[in-house]
Amino acid sequence: MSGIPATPNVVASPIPTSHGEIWLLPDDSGDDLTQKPPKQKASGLSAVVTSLRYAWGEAGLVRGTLPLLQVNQKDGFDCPGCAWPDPDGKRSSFDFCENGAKAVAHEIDTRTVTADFFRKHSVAELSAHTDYWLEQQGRLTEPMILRPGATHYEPIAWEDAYAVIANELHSLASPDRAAFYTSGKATNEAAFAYQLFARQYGTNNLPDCSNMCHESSGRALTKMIGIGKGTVKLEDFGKAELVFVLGQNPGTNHPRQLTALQESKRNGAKIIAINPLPEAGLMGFMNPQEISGMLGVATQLCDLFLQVKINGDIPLLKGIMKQLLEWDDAQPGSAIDHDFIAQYSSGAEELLTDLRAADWDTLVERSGIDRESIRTAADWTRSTEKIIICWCLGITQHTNGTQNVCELMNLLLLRGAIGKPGAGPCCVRGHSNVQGDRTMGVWEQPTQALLDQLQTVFDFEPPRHAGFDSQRTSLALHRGDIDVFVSLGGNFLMALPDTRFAAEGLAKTRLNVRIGTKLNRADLVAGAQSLLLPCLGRTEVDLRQSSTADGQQAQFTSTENSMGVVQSSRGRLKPAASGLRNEVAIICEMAAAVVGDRAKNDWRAWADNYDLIRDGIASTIGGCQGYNEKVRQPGGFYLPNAARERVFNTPTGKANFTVNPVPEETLLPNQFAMTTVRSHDQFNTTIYGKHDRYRGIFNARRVVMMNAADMQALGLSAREKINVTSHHQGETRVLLDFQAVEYPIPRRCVAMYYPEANPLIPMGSTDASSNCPSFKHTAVTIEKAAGK
Ligand SMILES: Nc1nc2c(c(=O)[nH]1)N[C@H]1C(S)=C(S)[C@@H](COP(=O)(O)OP(=O)(O)OC[C@H]3O[C@@H](n4cnc5c(=O)[nH]c(N)nc54)[C@H](O)[C@@H]3O)O[C@H]1N2
Ligand SMILES: Nc1nc2c(c(=O)[nH]1)N[C@H]1C(S)=C(S)[C@@H](COP(=O)(O)OP(=O)(O)OC[C@H]3O[C@@H](n4cnc5c(=O)[nH]c(N)nc54)[C@H](O)[C@@H]3O)O[C@H]1N2
Ligand SMILES: [Mo]
Repeated sequence: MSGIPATPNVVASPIPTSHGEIWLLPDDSGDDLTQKPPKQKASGLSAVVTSLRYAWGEAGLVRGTLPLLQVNQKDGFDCPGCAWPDPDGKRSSFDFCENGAKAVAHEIDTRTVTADFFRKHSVAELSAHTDYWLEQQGRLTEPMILRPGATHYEPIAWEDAYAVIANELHSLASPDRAAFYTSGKATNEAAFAYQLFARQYGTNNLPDCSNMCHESSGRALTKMIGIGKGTVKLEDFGKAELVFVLGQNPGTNHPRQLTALQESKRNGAKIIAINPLPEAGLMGFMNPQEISGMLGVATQLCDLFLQVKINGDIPLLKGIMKQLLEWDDAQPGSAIDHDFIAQYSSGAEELLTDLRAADWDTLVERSGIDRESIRTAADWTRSTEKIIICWCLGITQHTNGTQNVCELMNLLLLRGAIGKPGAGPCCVRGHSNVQGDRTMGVWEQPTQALLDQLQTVFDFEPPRHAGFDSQRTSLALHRGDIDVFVSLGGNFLMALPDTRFAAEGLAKTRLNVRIGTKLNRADLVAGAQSLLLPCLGRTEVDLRQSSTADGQQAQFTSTENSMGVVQSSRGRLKPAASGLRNEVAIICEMAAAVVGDRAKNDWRAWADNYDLIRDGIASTIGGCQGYNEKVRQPGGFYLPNAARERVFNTPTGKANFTVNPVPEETLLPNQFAMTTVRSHDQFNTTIYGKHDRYRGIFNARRVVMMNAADMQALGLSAREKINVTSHHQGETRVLLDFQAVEYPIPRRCVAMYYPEANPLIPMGSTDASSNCPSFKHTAVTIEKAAGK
C-alpha cells in the first residue's frame, strides 16, 4: 500500500471542504504543561473522589450518583467504558472504577446541543475548537442535516432523514460504494440489526474499530487455538500462579482488572509486567473498594518489571522460551509440557528448531532485557502451568502484531497452560461490546457459514465477497470509491491513521451519516451532505411502542464482555432529551426505509420490540439458542468456547504452534520508535480533560515522552518545543510545536498521545495478516521547533 502522498502539517492548515475550511488539530494554546514524577501505584481514595467529581460536575447530584450505583449490577446497565467482565457471583454496589465513572458521567451529561447551537456556529467555526470542547457542549438532541454547500447544520425530521439515506443508497452504482462503520460500544441488538441491514442492502463493507484494535489477536488465536477469543474466566485469576501483563495499561484502561490481579497476588501468584513504560497500575494498586486501599495502603502488584524496547516483545518471549528449552534439553520434562504437546498440539518441532537457532545476543539487544532478567522470568514460568497471559494494544498494533500474539501463545502452549483452572490467554478487549459486535456478525470478512445461516433464516442472497476493513475503507474513501459512509457511533476521522488523509477521504462522499451521542470532529468533515442522528446512551430508559404489550414498553439490550459472558443492559435514567431514540431503533427504522420492501423480517416491528431481534440472533448465531430467555437470567450466560475444554477447532484439530521471526531493526541511527498511548483522562477520541495523573503530566496533550539522555543528546531542555516528523517508505508527515517531556522510557523510544499523534501515523504501515495499523511503532525524527 505505498504511493500515498506525504501530507502537509495539520496543525498549520485546515482542509478545504464544500462546507468551509475545517481544522483537524486546532490551536490548543491554553497549554500550560506541568510535570510531576510518575506515580508508582494506581487508584485509592483519590480515584473515588475524582469519579464522584466527574459524575456530579457533569450531571448533577441525583443523575450523577444513582447511575454509579447501577453500573454493572445484574439488573442495571453495562458500563459504557471498557470490556472487563463483572464477577459472576455477588457484586459490590460500588463495582465501578474511576474511568467507568467518567464514561458514565460523560454520557449522562445534562448539557444539550440543540438546533439553536448549530444555527449559531458554522461547521468551520466549530472546527476551530478542540475535540475536548466539542464533546463538552453536551448531548445531541435532534436529527440535523448539513445540506449541499451549506455552512451550518439544520434540523430535519427523523422520517425525512431516513428518506435522504434511502435516496442516496438507492442511487448508487453498486452497494459496495457504501460502507457501514461500527464502533465497539454498539450493543448486540444494534450490531446484529446493522450487519443484517448492510447485507440485505448488498455489501460486506462493515469496517469496525476492532480492525484497529484486537484484529491481530483474533487472527492469531483462530490460527492457533481455533477461536478468536481468550479462554480464561475471571475466577481463573484467583487460581493462577503466574500472570503476565503485556502491552497494557490496566490502571487507566481496565481499572477493575487490578482487583483481579490483586486477588492473584493475595493467593500467592507472581506478576510479570512487560512494557516500555512503568505504568502506575502495573506497579502497585490501592483498591478503592477496600478500607485499606481507601487509606492509601497499596498492594505491590508487579514482581518483575521488564522494560522492553518498543516492539521488543518477540525477542523477549523467544528468550524466555529458549531458556525453557535449554533447561528442558538438560533435563527433559523439567520446563516443557511434553504430554500436552504430544496429545493436543501440532508443529512444536518447528518452534523448537527456531528457538535453538535464535541468537542470545540478538534477543537481548532487540528486547532491551538482560539475560539475567530473562532467566528469572523463565524460572518462574517453568515452575507452574497455572499461567495467565494478559495483553492489549502494545502487542496487537504492530506490523508484526499477529506474530506477537502467536509468540505469547507459543509460550502458553509449551507449558500446557490452557484449558485448565488458573491458566490461559486473556485477550483484554477495549470497547465495552467490541467482542459482541463481532460475534453478532459485524465483520467485513464473514465466514461462509454465517452468510449461509443469514440466507436460510432471512431468505435473501447475501453478498459473498469480502468487504473493506477500516484501513481499506479509508483508502477507498480517498480514491473516491465510497459515496455513502454510515457510522454507528465512533469517530472514524480521529481514530484512523493519517488524520489528514482520512479527512480528505470523508470529504469526498455524497453522504455521511453518524449515529452518536455527542458531537465530534468526524461530524465536521463532510462530503456533499451529512446527517447527524442523535441516540440514547445505555444509562437511559428506552421506551418503544411494543407490539407485544399494550402501550409503551421499556426495551433493554445486551452485550458480551472480554470473557464471553452475554448479559442484559437496562437503562434507568430519563433521556437527555425527549425524542431521542436508541441506536437499535434508529438502525431498524433506517433499514425499513432502505430495504423494508424486500426484507423478510419486519423492520418496523423490530424497531419497537427488541425481542424480535433477539429471536433473529438465536436462529442465526452459534451458541445463542434461547437468547431471549438466557439473557434474562441474572448475570447472563457464557458463550461456548471449545478451547476452554482443550478442543481446538483448527484444520489440524490440534493447537498449532507457530514460528515468528524477530522483527527486523528498521530504525535509522537518527530515528526514534514512537508509540501512541491513552492518557488517564480520555476514552479513545473523547477527551475528558488534559491531565495524565498517573504519569504526572498535567495540562497538556501535545507532548513527546522521551528518555532524559536522548533529550540531552539532542540538546533539548525540559518542555522545549519540538517538531516531529514520521518516516515511512519515503513519505514524511510532520507535527509542529509539540513539547518534549522527560520520561522513564527506554532510549530511542518515545511515546505520544492518541489521537493527537495520528497525523504522523502512515497509512500503509499495517500488520500483514490482520491489517491492523502499526499505531505502536512509527519511525520519527525530532528537531527543535524553529524560532522557539
Ligand atoms: N479509560 C479508558 N479506558 C479504555 C480506553 C480509553 O481510552 N480510556 N480505551 C478502550 C479501548 S478501545 C482499548 S482497545 C483499550 C486499550 O487499552 P491499552 O492497550 O492499555 O491502551 P493504550 O493506552 O494504547 O496502552 C498501550 C500500552 O502498551 C504499552 N506499549 C506500547 N508499545 C509497546 C510495545 O511495543 N510493547 C509492549 N509490551 N508494550 C507497549 C504502552 O506503554 C501502554 O502501557 O482500553 C479500553 N479502555
Ligand atoms: N494512534 C492510535 N490510534 C488509535 C488507537 C491507538 O491506540 N493509537 N486505538 C484504536 C482503537 S483500539 C480503537 S477501538 C479506535 C476507536 O475508534 P472509535 O470507536 O471510532 O472512537 P471513539 O473515540 O470510541 O468514539 C467516540 C464517539 O462515539 C460516540 N458515542 C459514544 N457513546 C455512544 C453510544 O452509546 N452510541 C453511539 N451511537 N455513539 C456513541 C460519541 O459521539 C463519541 O464522540 O481507535 C483506534 N485508533
Ligand atoms: Mo480498542
